[in-house]
Amino acid sequence: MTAPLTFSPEVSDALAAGRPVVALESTIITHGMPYPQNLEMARQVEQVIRDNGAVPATIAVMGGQIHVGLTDDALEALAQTPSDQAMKLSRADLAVCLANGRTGATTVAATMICAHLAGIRVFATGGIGGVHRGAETSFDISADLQELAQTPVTVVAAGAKAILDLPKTWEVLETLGVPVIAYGQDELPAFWSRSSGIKAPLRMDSAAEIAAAADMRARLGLKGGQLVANPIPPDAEIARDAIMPVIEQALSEAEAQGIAAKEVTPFLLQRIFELTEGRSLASNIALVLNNARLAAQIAIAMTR
Ligand code: PSU
Repeated sequence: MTAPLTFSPEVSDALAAGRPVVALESTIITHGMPYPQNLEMARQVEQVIRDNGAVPATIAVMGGQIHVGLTDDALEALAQTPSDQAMKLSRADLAVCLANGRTGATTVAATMICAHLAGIRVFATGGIGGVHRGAETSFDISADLQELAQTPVTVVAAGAKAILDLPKTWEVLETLGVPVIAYGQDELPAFWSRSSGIKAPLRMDSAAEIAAAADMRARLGLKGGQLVANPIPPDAEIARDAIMPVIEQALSEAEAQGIAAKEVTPFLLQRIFELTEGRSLASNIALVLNNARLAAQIAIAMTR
């Protein structure tokens, strides 16, 4: 019995030839951004990976199969799927979605699982999920963190999304033994902002170092992946002082409306988009493209 994987011809050729491949998730398309910007982002991010010498593999679940590499038609259909009609898949519901033949978009956790099954070692996204504010009473902690602790994929993100409790998120990752590597600076980035005020536990300045660290983890037999926290480009960032009050407002509205569980992150991203008149989305797209570029470089370094 093997996993139900369907590869696009481009991805299967690249993997067979040992060429660099970068996995991409699909929850960011269905639940993270509005249409049509989500589709434009999904196409652009694939193009950036190709321009940087690697092959993109966007991952989603359709018709009982994990699709690794989507056609442009499939990408468009997914981008137009209302968020309540695509399951937001994590480790807990991936198998159920496949067994029931439903459509599902993969979060960071589910994309890591699928990438690993497909033999892909690096994955680019926007920001990982983490410890939600108020987790001490709600227990709302993203399954992305546990996944990083057990599945050997290097995830390139702009940190954890700043809607979260960032200090608690980094504490949990440390407890779980996940290497958190800031790229090119001493401080951890905070998604829309380059600065978080939190010193990074590890820092690296080249794709080659990141690839070598992944290889060494494998040689040591350590389970789990690595998180590369890549700061948003300076010209696209929203300074911490500007974004924080907006996040606070969106959070109090979510609380007042009783938004919970999987709905929290999509609700907050949408409200912050409205409150910043689209600026948060432009930044989000810029940081994803920046992460795709670095992920392509890491994928290339991993094939050397
Ligand atoms: N990056 C983005 N936007 C997103 C996500 C990542 O720029 O919407 C998605 C990822 O799929 C991640 C999910 O796994 O948000 C986290 O959701 P939650 O907080 O419910 O675990």
